[in-house]
Amino acid sequence: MYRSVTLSFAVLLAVSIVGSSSCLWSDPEPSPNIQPVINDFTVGGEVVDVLRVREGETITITVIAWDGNGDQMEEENFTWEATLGTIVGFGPSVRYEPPTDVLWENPPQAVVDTVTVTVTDGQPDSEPVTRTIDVEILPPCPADNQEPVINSITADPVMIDLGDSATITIDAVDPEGEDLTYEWTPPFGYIDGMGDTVDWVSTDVCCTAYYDIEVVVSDGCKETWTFVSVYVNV
Ligand SMILES: [Ca+2]
Ligand SMILES: [Ca+2]
Repeated sequence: MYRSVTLSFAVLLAVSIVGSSSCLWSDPEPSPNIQPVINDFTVGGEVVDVLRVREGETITITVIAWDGNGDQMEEENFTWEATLGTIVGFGPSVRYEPPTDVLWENPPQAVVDTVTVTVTDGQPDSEPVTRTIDVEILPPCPADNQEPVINSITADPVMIDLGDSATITIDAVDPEGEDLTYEWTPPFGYIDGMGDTVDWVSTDVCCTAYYDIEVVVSDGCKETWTFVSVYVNV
């Protein structure tokens, strides 16, 4: 009994070795090519769905693409096109220059360009994959545009314990009435929220002191900045 079981194991082992080696050496079907996949467009490392570029400025667009077979994708595997503007450069990252011949109305009309990227993996049976992204073209900044005016900035409360947060509110207007954007920079911790009212959360300050929270206010052409101080008890 013991002997026959050992023999069966030996036969089984031999069959499986022969089976796997015949599979290795006589497989008539090479694995099929897999097309590249385009995931996203990014600008400055951030994923973007739509781009905004002001006439006279340029922007670097990167396409995030990969290949399921791990085929190397070289510069020549990427082809870029813009309907209105100009693409400068080659490969996965290129520079986009908006058109300079737009006849701007007052107020400015909407001008949207389309940028298309085509990606191949260089394989003979490969179908290229394409993806487009819209680019909103903004008119050039008027020479007489004035920067935003900051009326006030306040923190509430002005004194907090470590781990607590303070609400920061800024009151700013633009002389031309343009929409304003606010870019907040905390000294430590993080900013919760966006716009003209945010919370500064003091997660990890080192010591009891005043800390300045900065904000840059922009009308899209010109910017100004200010800060407010919050006292943190550690
Ligand atoms: Ca491939
Ligand atoms: Ca302005």
